[in-house]
Amino acid sequence: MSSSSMDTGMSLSMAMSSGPMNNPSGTLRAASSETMAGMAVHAQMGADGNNTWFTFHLVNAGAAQEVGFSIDGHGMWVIAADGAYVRPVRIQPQILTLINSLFFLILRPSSARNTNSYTIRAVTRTHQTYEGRAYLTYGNTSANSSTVDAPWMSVIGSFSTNQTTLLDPAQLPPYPLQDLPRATRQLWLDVNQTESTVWVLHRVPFQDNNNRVLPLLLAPRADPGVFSLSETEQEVIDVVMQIAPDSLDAMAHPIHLHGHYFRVLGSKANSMFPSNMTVNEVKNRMRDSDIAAALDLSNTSPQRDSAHLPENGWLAIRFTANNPGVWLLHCHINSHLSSGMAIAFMEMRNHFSSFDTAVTTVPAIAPLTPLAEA
Ligand SMILES: [Cu+2]
Repeated sequence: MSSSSMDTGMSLSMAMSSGPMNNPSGTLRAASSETMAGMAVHAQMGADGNNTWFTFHLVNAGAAQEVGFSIDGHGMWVIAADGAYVRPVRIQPQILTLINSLFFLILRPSSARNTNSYTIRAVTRTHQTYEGRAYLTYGNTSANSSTVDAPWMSVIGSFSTNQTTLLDPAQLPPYPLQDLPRATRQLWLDVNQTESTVWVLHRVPFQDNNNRVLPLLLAPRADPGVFSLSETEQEVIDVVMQIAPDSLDAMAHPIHLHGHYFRVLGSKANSMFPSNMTVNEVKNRMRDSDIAAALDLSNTSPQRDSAHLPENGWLAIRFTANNPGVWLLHCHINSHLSSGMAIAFMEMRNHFSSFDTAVTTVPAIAPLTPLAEA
């Protein structure tokens, strides 16, 4: 495994700060930042004494990999996901799903001396195996190997103790708990790979990924990939995304929505969501089904801006369409997005009609003069 392949295969950003635990109403801040891209970094904690808490902000910036993450000899208390507070949960080690960001706390072990160093491990869990390492020390010691023999995770991501707890992103309810609004409308999206290089979220490739059309904000248009929401009142939208049975590939996708936090109602791999039923109908009329069991329609359903559509399965989300503008819902794998795996929500248009007028006053931009041949 060369370091260059590791650089392209995995990129994990980490920011750290120390000090007393913040009040949950405070802001999450990071004091310094390092990127683990196959090379060792040295995280040096300056605080002395025991009972010192440190905050880490961990971002999986990888293209198509789930990442396992652990710090030898330390438990981790996850306190926020995608920038929103969650009910704190202690885990060790953790799996970081694609594109999610997590804040977590660690407590300096009471046995830690300034000569101790602890290995920070990151390992990919899907496709190819890449590994990154860094070292955590307390005080002024520099170290390039772990002096504490308490590994939680091996190079291939398997667990070396039976005290491990996997992080299940579906089990991170909002903190404080939040009422789930009732849905007023449901969209059904057939997620499909229609050609070897064409991925779609809804029948046809989204068109704003090229320069052939004006931006929707300036030039609203009717299009199968454009949905008008909350034209006259505030709507609460359920979106059910299903890997289509005729898709050339049934792989999983990381789905991201701009402009909102949404509630993750549920997801299930290798499963077909009934296309003629609403989420609430499935929950109420199919009580004993595994599909209903995978739905959380309570105040504990997670609040995120990204969620995992599992392979050959479905993902259901709910959001309140109360943010005027044009917002993309898309797969976060770049090659899928660029081939059209997106839709757009034109939301509360009555609040931005002035943009329509602006279109007529924006001067046409002359095409660039072709560069002269040298
Ligand atoms: Cu995708």
